[in-house]
Amino acid sequence: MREIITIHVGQCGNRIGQNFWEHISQEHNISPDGTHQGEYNLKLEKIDVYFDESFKSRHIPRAVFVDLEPIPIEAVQASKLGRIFRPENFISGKNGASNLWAKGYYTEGAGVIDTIMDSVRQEVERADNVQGFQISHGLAGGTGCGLGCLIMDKLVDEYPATIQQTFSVFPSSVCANVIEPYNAIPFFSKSQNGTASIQILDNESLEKLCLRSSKFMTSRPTYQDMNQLIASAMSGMTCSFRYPGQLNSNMLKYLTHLIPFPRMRFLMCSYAPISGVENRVPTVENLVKEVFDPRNVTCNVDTRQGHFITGAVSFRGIMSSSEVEEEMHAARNVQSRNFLEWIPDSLKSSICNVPPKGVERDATFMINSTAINELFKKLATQFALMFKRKAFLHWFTSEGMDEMEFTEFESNFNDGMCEYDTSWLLNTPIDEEVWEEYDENFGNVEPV
Ligand SMILES: Nc1nc2c(ncn2[C@@H]2O[C@H](COP(=O)(O)OP(=O)(O)O)[C@@H](O)[C@H]2O)c(=O)[nH]1
Ligand SMILES: [Mg+2]
Repeated sequence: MREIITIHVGQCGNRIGQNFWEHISQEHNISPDGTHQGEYNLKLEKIDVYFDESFKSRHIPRAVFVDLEPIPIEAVQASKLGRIFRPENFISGKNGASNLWAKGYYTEGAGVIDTIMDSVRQEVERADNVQGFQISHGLAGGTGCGLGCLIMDKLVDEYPATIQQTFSVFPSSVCANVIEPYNAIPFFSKSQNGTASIQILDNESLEKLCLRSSKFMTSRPTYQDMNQLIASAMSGMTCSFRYPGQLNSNMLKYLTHLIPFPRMRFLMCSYAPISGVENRVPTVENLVKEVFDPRNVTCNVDTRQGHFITGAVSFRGIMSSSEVEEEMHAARNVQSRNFLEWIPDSLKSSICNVPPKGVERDATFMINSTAINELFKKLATQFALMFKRKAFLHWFTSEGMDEMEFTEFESNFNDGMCEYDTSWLLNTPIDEEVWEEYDENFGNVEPV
């Protein structure tokens, strides 16, 4: 079995992790004490991917929760699923990161990284052949991003043959904390060496989605509402790894379709059903319409203004495959202008008959689109405005960071944006000059 280990970092990462595990445990009929309820069925066939079954037929999540302060970790331990996890896989520091990337990556992070890697190593040893790691965190946080980057570095060093995927919450354009752009920008450089895919989630659009959803019935969505939505989408994204007979049955297959170039590894997703889900089964037609609706995308961008590079829709529940094919074909035709001509099979779909939690059918669309640049540009502007004046920089240099480090982070981030520039992507047939330019800039990056 090719196992996946999840690592949840910082407050945001831990809460997302808690919701994800509650979601998939219920889906696989695993109760909070780790026992399986019900008959042996499809739900158990690939259970080993995410759960370890080596202890008295209890299913223990292959999950590690870390933070630099105790409160978020204690909250997961006290939650209804808290007892299912290995107690030694909860690791916390005492002092926090004070919202500073530098503390998470350098000073405070250095104090806990060995303990974290010991737990990870033990998880790897419990597994037969780990395929990869999934990390959830907030990019704006000192812990989620700073310590998250440090963990990612260590994983690349120790497990170069595995795949790293992150679920990364993007800083909103109205920053809760003024230095959020400084915390987020380093991630883009640090993740260049080994992170195969980065699933971007954006609180601003998640909030709007919750407002439109009849499920939450709220005028002020909370993090908990947003985390439920994230958990539904993560469940859709991971279902092909968790159930047998799926198209993208492991992380590598999933990524070989979605990531055409190593640095074009930023994915968005959209989820359906969002509206009008009470008391009725959503039709395939509606699911397809909704996932292609830019308002359902969990990033605050307009996908119609960009080009789809690749995409994969994961449908859940009982439905006819010919109907899915027809509707997908129709959707692609309607939006053909938004697809690149030179990747003919860029849109894939799969159906998992096991329904998701709470609804009879749903669909999750994983999207690699140039529209992501809208989000990157906003962050680049926020960062540059402060960095030009060296504002707030002393908080980072006093932790031992050099100003030059940020100059390098900024330039790497800007290079990444060029990657999603449509002009060279639309150039068909592509001429030698464009390739030469591409090689000069990005050719030295090893494929995943
Ligand atoms: N979706 C979501 N976002 C969160 C949650 N908690 C914090 N955030 C966001 O995550 C970012 C980092 O905050 P936090 O996780 O508290 O920082 P850290 O503990 O230092 O990593 C901020 O932009 C918050 O708005 C959560 O439970 N759900
Ligand atoms: Mg924190």
